[in-house]
Amino acid sequence: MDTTETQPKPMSRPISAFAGLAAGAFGLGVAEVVASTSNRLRSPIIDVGDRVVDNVPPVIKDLAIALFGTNDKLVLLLTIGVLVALLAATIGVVALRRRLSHGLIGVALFALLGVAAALAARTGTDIVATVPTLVGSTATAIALVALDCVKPDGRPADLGSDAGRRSFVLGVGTLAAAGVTVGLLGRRLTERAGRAVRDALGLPVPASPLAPVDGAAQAPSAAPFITANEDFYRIDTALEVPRVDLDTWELRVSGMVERPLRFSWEELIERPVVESDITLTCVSNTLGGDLIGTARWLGIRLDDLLADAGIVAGADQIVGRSVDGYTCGFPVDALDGRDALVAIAMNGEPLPLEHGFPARLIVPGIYGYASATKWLTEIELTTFDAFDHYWVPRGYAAEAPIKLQSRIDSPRGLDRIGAGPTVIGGVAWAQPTGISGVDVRIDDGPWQPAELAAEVNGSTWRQWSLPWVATPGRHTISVRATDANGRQQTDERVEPLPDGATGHHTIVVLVDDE
Ligand SMILES: Nc1nc2c(c(=O)[nH]1)N[C@H]1C(S)=C(S)[C@@H](COP(=O)(O)O)O[C@H]1N2
Ligand SMILES: [Mo]
Repeated sequence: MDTTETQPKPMSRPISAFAGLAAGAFGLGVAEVVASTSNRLRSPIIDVGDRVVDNVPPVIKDLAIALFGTNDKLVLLLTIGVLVALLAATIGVVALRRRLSHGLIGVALFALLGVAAALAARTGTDIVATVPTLVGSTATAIALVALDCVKPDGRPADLGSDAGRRSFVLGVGTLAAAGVTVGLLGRRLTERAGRAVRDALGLPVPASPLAPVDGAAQAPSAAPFITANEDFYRIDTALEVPRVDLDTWELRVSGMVERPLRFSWEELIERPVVESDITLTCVSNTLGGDLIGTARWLGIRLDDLLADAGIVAGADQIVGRSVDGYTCGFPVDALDGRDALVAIAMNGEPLPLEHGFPARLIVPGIYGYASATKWLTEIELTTFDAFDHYWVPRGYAAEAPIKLQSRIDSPRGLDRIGAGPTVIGGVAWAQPTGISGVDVRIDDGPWQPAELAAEVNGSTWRQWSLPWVATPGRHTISVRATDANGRQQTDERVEPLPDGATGHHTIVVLVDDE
């Protein structure tokens, strides 16, 4: 007897996979919308991604930065997206071709992962944080059950006409489109909520504003002295920029202090503010890299603030804690008069959301990971023995002074340039000491002193240039700097991990005949 006439014919594999994708997209879309309603909530994808970021070995992180630069986050999110899509498709096949209940168990396991990721947030366990995942996975489950009810099962009534199958595919397509639309809408809502407040914010005025940066500080063939906010490198562990509600935000000064302090935004900006030009550098910057930038920061002096709190004897570490749970830590000794700030503005604007709105730390001379907490909410006085900041258990040094370094900005490595007169230029930095000399070497020639542009202060990069008559052929150019204490930059090459790269930035240029 021919059984195909009486037994239900299973749905085709591609259609059930598509149905699984649609149900997954719908659930994730719903989760995005739920997440957009409060800054205590995050999208499940972001939650899972954040846990990956927290647990990835530092070598992999440096590799990701080296391979993808600042797109490393996008790559991670896309990878998670592809994995989720594969799983959703598999769940669709299982649910619609085999057993619905097995598919639903798949959804539940998935939800469990999201719940675990939400509960393991750096900011601590918050049951409410599981709501987007729970609502989203329920939506996916309902969608799967509905699809199972209406799926064309190949009974004789359906045979011969493809209409049933076609309308099913149409329904699935609609569901997928709804999921994607709703998800994008949720994202938009989430991002909009933060920008509006930041863009409308007024800034306090410093008692003694700085004059514009002297044009003599700019060397020819070097990067712009002040890095525009849009061009300033961004490095952080936040897959999604934390959203801070200014009305409820506060800055606490806690730990080993005589008088713990607490400021609302309004209270904080009533304090005197100062302006300072400071070059910020990332420990992950490789030789010649661009994880460095200079900005004019406006902020409250950290030494003043901590003098009000009164540091208890024995405290040797200042920890900056972010609203997203990230921490950095640097020595109390760094407060030696340098312009360490609780910064609230960057190049004349409120801090961009990506750069730490509404407040961050900026400490000249200490790599960003150990000093420059963005989305700052707490400054805790403690000891290096008692507390490891975020990157310490991940292999980076607890104490991280910025190393003396220099970079060639022009020409670029492997540039082809014409023979004849040109100018080699770049930057050198030794925050907060300052630079006293830069030398350039071409091929096997002698080290030649470069011309230094004017110094703005010891905590900014110093620009340099050297005229050169380029002769046809292949040339190697190296740079080295000397700091204001007469210390010369080492040529020993070391990798960024665990406390910053050293070595001479060296490039090769190809000079054509005219
Ligand atoms: N909250 C938070 N602050 C952070 C980080 C982070 O991951 N989270 N990264 C630090 C690192 S490693 C650097 S180099 C600087 C970079 O600051 P920028 O993105 O404004 O250039 O921010 C620091 N502050
Ligand atoms: Mo960094």
